[in-house]
Amino acid sequence: MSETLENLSSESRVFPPPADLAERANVTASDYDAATADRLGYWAQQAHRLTWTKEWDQVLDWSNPPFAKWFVGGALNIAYNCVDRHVEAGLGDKVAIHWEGEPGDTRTITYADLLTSVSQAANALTELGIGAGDRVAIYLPMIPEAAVAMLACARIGALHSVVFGGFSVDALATRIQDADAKLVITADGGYRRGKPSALKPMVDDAVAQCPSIENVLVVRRTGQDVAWGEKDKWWHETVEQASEQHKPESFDAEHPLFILYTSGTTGKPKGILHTTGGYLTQASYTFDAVFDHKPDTDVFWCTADIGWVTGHSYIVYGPLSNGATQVMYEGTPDTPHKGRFWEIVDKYHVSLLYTAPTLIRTMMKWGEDIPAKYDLSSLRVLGSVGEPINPEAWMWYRKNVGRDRAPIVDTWWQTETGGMMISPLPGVTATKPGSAMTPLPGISADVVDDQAQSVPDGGGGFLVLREPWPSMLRTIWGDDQRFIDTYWSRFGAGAGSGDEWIYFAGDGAKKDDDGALWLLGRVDDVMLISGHNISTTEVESALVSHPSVAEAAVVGASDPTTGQAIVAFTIPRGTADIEGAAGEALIQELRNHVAKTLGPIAKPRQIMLVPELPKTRSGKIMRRLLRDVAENRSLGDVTTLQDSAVMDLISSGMQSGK
Ligand code: 6R9
Repeated sequence: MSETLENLSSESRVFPPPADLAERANVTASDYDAATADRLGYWAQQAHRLTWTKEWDQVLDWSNPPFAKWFVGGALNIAYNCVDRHVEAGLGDKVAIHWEGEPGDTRTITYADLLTSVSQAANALTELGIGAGDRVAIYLPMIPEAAVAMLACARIGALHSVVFGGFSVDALATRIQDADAKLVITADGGYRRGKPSALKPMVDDAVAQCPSIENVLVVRRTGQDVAWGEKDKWWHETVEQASEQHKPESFDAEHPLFILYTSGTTGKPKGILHTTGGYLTQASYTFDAVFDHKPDTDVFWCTADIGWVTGHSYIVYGPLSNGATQVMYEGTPDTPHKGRFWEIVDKYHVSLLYTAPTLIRTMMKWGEDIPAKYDLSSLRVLGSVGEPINPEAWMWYRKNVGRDRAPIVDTWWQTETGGMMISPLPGVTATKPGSAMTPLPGISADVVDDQAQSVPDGGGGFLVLREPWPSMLRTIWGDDQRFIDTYWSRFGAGAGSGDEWIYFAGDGAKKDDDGALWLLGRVDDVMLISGHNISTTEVESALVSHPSVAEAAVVGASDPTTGQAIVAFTIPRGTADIEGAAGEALIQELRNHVAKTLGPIAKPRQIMLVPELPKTRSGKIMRRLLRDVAENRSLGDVTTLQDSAVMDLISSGMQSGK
């Protein structure tokens, strides 16, 4: 990219933090000052929220960049920090997980129950020959055993590699092979959209291609028939029969904790490696700070799947290390009805909710009368993660879910960053709809131009991180060179200029006139229109601000005159008339609406009205596939699509206009 991003949209609405929340906030404005004055001292203070068996000698060793070591010489056990210490503190009867199965079955798991299960699982894994440093693949639905399995691995120093339960046999097999895993933990199946959906047959096919696998541990969830082989063991016949006593051993702060694969747009998936002390410090601190978690009264719910980094950091490690009570839900938001999420909030008095923009836009499409039917007065902080949240979706979330009261925290981070990096603090920050606002205390994010120069307020460019942070990835599993090439070679020392090592996040961003940060999507998706760099996010937000549009995805398609031209895929709201001439008229109106909102340069060449958009399991729009459609190419890799039928729907149900 030769130029930086054009700064098109502007937003003037501002929402100050609620006074009562600000008065009692866990983290206040002085934390920013403290972290600026002494960044490493600030992180050391946060690390003291954990129980260490041995204190560190050095907070950060950055003598061999970009390979960081945090809390050097320190030792701790992650599972002890997430479970045992709460029981020892007298909180054994506190609910850790209110689990809600999709068919409506429920389980209530206290911290004492969790300690029993994790200890049994740790003993069972040890008996199956798993030791510190071994890799364990976890391929489970959203059932409590997923959290138990992760904690049991952490307890014995084995690395978990959670593979999302919706991924294909191939995706599972390549991840098992890359990590050389010895054990897979899976289930007969899980419930999705009202039906049992099998998992075990996929594991059987994958294991046939993976000689490293010695055992397969199977949880019985749906009771469906499963083929049974020599390596297979039932969870209830091994784990649930194992001893309930297990003494946690401590591990070095830099002992590896987990691998989580990110797909990326090209090449084989990258196994992102996280380690123990720094990761838990940041997961724990950000949960407390960004949700303003009050352990005695709050009920937290993160709607992510455990196979996504959000599930790792904000279902397992963040909430449990803080002794939180949380909800875990197995299924989809519209089973058996479109009010299921709000029914769950109402039932468990959820006070802190963490979800994704894709879900908010889906709820917008379904209509505000659905959340209106439920008592959502327990909600006091609303989180968003995964994609830029369009200002219209933000306002809808605030009004219909937060009832114009609960602050929204839009949290930017990545699998690679391990924990939240840029976010408002609910008791401190006056928020703007659609902005992630400012780096958290102790984090140094910036927006730079091609030459790694910080852009002034009002400018756009590349999002970078200038200083190492505790939960940063340590490498790509088995590929240090790819780690350097992917994240550290675009700017700074890794690119051969200066001494500063600069992490390139791969996202475009801008600073508004007040210095607040706006995330603009992946730079691979940025469009180059007649020499101007335009972000997909801004054009999508302009489309979503039209009352007839529920969702939009925008791509740049090659164009003989302008280099690239904007092509938009738009889902109309249920109420919009899109048949024949009315559809044509709407398309013209939308093109003009974008031109009016952002300027003539951003006017789409073409708008297609479509019934669905292709998304990953974590709700990110796969623009790469839409680019294939826009440029009449055959589709690339679709293995990480949430619903593979969607691309057929788009091609057949497409109404296009120029
Ligand atoms: C946590 C997670 C990371 C990418 C990231 C960015 C996008 C995440 C965002 C956001 C704008 C936010 N992203 N949160 N963009 N605003 N609040 O999503 O991790 O799956 O690795 O994705 O997601 O593009 O680079 P991961």
